[in-house]
Amino acid sequence: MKRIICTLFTTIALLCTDSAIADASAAKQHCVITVGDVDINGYYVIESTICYSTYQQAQSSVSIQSFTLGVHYDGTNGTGSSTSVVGDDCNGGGLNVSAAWNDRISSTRNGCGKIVHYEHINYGGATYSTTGAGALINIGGSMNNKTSSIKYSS
Ligand SMILES: [Ca+2]
Repeated sequence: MKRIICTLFTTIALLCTDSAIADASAAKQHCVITVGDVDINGYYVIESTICYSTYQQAQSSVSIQSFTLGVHYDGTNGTGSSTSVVGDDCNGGGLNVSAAWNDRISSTRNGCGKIVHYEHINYGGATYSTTGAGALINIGGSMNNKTSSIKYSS
């Protein structure tokens, strides 16, 4: 009898563990990167990166004084996990994306008038530009899931 109960508990524990892992991997993550000045090499100084479980929480964390340069999404049409880059202005600065976001961006909502997505870090390789402040644009062609660095300008 003891053996049966133990086997039962083991099975339940495995089921719980499996579903917990599945939930964690399915969970969307929404991060806000706050950037400051542009350094002499053309990279924003990253002041903080804070992540939330919902897009709404991420957006409501952005102070009214700051400006969203762009929101980048894992999925097309603004779906899936997101990274919002928040700063002061669209002055041509940029950043290398985090390891977690490398080769992952499939759509972008522009805050800045022009956002250039680069295939490689340090603004290298092929590019794909999204233009028009407020526009939500799928990253087209061969640049889908390829972005490794990004520049923001007006
Ligand atoms: Ca993607």
